[in-house]
Amino acid sequence: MKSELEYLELLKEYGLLVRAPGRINLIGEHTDYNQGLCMPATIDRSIYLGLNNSEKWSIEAIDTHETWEQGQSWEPDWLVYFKGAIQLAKERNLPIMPLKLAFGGNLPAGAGLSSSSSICCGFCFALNEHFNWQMDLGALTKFAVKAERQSGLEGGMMDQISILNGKEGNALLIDCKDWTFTSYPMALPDHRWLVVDTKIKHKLVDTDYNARSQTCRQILLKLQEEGQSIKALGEVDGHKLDMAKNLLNEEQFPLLKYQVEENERVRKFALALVKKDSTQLGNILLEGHRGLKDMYKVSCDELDFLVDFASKDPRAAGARMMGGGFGGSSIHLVEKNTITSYQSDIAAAYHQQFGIHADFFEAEVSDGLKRLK
Ligand code: GAF
Repeated sequence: MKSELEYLELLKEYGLLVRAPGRINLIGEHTDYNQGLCMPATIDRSIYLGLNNSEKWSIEAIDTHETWEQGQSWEPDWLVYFKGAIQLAKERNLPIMPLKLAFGGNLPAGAGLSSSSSICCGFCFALNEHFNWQMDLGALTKFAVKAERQSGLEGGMMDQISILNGKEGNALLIDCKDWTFTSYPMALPDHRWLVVDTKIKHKLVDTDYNARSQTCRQILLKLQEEGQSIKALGEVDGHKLDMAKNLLNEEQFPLLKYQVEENERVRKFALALVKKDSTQLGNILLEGHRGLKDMYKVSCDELDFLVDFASKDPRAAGARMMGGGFGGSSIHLVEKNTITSYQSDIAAAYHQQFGIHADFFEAEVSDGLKRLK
């Protein structure tokens, strides 16, 4: 894995350079597209992106040695994140000219750490700087969300808000109803946040991610037709949930119940974080995972195995799957003095079960997107 310094060296020919971090999410999963609550934090694992003026568009992925040039018929997977932003800029008549771009980074793709949003946000931010669009961070967040939706993922805004506004050492409690957020220091005296990557890669647009967000839209329509005065599922509370029970089918009701419970978990989690109550934090992580696995059905065997290991191991306060699901990473809250032995034991158990070497790193919570040059 290359360091930031190595990427800066590789990208030294570029006049404008940005660092777009990845994110972890402590709690509040699949809630953003329903205008609910979530609690992500930006990490030091990042995408680095450089650009110079050019006669025609070209983009190089420095880690995979793939280059796309304007007019070329072969299109790499990642091109969609650039094309979305270029198209949107043109639709809005924003100044934009061909560029020579290169990007790469130590943020793994398809690992539930928002690598696609990091590329897309990094590019939108760089365009705003280079062409002096004068968008503030709020407008830029909206632009990046819209640009990334062109990839076909009917995602929310958690990743973009987090990447553009992250703060070292803090998680952001985001209210996705109005895109406002509050910082919560997340360091705990005796615990560390450990990310375990299952190495089961997901490209969310090819999973059931969109199916979940579509079902949520159907639930909303049904509740509105039946007279509930709500604009989004994030507004549903326990009382409204009881009223909804007879209106929804057996696929829909568990999804709504999960949404209501997950929003409540985010509120409790924020309080437990202030109290630095690792036992309660761990229990909330485990509850959240059960919801994602049994009600929302976005987990997989590998993630369940890792979380099950954590739930039985006294060195871990708790764990849960993280991000869109169907593979990717889990987050574990582990006693700092035992983290090395925990990591080697869970690695061995995981390898024995699935024949896969998981990846591990301690989350270093860093600032959000920055221009480096
Ligand atoms: C992905 C999406 F891009 C986010 O908007 C969010 O829905 C997340 O999955 C699940 O919480 O990262």
